[in-house]
Amino acid sequence: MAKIDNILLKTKFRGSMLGSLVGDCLGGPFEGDEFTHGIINTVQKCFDKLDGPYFKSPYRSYSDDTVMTKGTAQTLIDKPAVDYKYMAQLYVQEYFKEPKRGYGHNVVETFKKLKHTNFVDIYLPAKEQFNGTGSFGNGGAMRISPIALYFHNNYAGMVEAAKKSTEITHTHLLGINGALLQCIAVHQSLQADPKVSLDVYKFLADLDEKMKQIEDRNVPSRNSDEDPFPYKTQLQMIKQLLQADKPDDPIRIEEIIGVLGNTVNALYSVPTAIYCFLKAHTGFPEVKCDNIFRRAIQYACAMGGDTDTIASMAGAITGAYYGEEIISENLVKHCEDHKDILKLADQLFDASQAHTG
Ligand code: AR6
Ligand code: MG
Repeated sequence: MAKIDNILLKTKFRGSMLGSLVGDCLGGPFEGDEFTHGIINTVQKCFDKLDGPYFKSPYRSYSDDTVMTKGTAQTLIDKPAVDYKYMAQLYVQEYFKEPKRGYGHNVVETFKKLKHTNFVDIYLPAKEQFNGTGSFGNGGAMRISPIALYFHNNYAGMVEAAKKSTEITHTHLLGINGALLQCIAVHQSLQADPKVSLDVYKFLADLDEKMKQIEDRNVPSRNSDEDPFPYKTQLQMIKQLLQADKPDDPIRIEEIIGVLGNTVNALYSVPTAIYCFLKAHTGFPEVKCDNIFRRAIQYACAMGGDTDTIASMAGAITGAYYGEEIISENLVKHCEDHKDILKLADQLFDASQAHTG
């Protein structure tokens, strides 16, 4: 599409950063919940209350998703040529400042090793995780959106930066490619004209094409008994689930969870976030709300499991598509440091303008 103007681009930066924060904060209370049909009503009532005009509390705090997203953005702002050691230092520094922000169980070992080895090799501790296989958690994907924003007009640069920043903590191919998929989804949203209604199948086909290129390169390093294109397979599943939908469908959230997943595993959470974004456009029978952004994150919460991270990733994609205006102020005011995240989004916008001209 034609180059988008800077006013629109700036609101998309703000929408993506804010969307990520709101998904994290509002998804937090449901994290780890097992899906039951009861949770659908609980989540609906909770969002109705939060979105209502006269309800000022509660204040929802953010988790490691936002801490690390802020770390990614701050690195790009402070170090325009991208200094990965600096990025690693920020991640570690913030972990030790506030270790109880809900970090993954194993990633903290990487942080401790990085600190104790004085960051001499920022990639070694992550490579040693899980007996040398590396982590396939969604921790790389959850913090990647600022890279898509910063490199909005440099796709190759974005892919390289997304990979290098993920490898600070996640070196398993599924962890890296999950982060790449989330990054590409945010990037695609950023390029889109929000006034043109989203063609969900075109969006998916574009993602599929880009993941083909990425997973093609990995084929030689995979075992012959593994699916060589696991993310492409999941994108195909999203397409099938969308095609099978009928407007008056009964509740089928269990089927979606069974196919796409709701766990901390990147392969079973990044495609789920993309599904939440896409399906929000046609509506979920399980979610009663007109706003596309709220629909996407509310559905992610109703699925249970890793709700904060899946809602945060869905929020980053949806916010990048529509800009800040799509996000209800009533929801935003319940979220910790929402004003600071917008300041950071503006600084990231300025940094990207200075870097790319
Ligand atoms: N083999 C077996 N289990 C694994 C492997 C592997 N190679 N990789 C990951 N796991 P971690 P994250 C499992 O610690 O990705 C927080 O809520 C293992 O059970 O690298 O940074 C965040 O908000 C491990 O403990 O963390 C994210 O939502 C878990 O995956 C989420 O956790 C997470 O991997 C993941 O954060
Ligand atoms: Mg999480």
